[in-house]
Amino acid sequence: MISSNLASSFALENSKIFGIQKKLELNEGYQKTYKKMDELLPTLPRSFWLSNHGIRGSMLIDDHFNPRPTDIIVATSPKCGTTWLRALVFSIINRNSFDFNNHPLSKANPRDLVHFLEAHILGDRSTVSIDGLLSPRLLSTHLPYSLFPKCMTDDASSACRFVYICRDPKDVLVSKWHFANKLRPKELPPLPLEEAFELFSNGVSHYGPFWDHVLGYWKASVEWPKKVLCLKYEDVKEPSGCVRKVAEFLGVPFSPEEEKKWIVEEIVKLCSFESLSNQDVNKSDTRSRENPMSNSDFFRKGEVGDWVNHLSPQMSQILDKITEQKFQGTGFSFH
Ligand code: PAP
Repeated sequence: MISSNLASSFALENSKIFGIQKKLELNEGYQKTYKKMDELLPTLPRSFWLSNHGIRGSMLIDDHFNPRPTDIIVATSPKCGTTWLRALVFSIINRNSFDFNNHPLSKANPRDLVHFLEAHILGDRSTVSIDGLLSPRLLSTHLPYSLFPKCMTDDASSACRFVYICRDPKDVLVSKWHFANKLRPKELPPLPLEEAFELFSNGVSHYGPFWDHVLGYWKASVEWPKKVLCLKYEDVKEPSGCVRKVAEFLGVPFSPEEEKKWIVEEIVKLCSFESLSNQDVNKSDTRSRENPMSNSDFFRKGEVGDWVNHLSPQMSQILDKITEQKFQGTGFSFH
């Protein structure tokens, strides 16, 4: 499945997001990858709904990204808590570098502090800036686990670790639908919820099917618990447990001294919806032709269970049924 098949309004969202590319000279290695992309794109296996940009980003990672054992990759299916998790992991691993009263998260959106791996390599048409980052590198991705090169995924001792977050698909759909309508060109009518539901429940969503995305990371986390950590957005209600779990997974657990100084609670407060959404940098509406998303677009309600205000009982039953069937026997559930 590639985006040319994605005759939906979700495709518009993506073309808006990734529409801008710098025109740069390509070296020989990159020219080869681009040629390979042009040949491969029409023949790719139909397992995930990726845009051309997603596929190109994934191929560039395959050919040019040099993973390091210390790399930390925040992985999400869109609208599952990317902003929250980026902020949490950034503040956990940098907790000794910044004062909580004068923190980078009060001046920059989490997406400006954590490089979006595939978009960055594609936008730069080079890994130079990613290669130049100091270790441990904190990167972010929407790509499914199975689309990373085997050297990054197959073995617990191999390069990099993934911290994944997923969310009840009913809330994901509602969040995606609001986001798609925000970014939709004014000349088009709003995307009806029924249409968004139909597409999503049939697996047609960015980086979807949603359920397969979750399963890829979940199964890897069961097989290689030291390599992949799976979290749920619903943990937003119990964030301190989540913060401790991430720190332990990353090999930087909180010391008794840090616990006494309430560092976990500082991080929870700093990364909360209330705190981040009220920072000036995240309040302004800065959408433009060149930058089609503003920071404020990533903050709506930040609640668990907002789907009850939007989905019909029938829609919610259908999504629950799909979820039950997809996750049966896997040990995973959203409850
Ligand atoms: P992305 O995958 O496109 O980058 P992502 O950050 O996952 O987006 O999704 C935004 C959702 O996370 C929004 O959910 P909602 O539409 O249901 O409200 C947004 O409100 C929520 N969100 C953003 N920041 C936080 C936060 N700090 N804590 C909890 N939820 C948050």
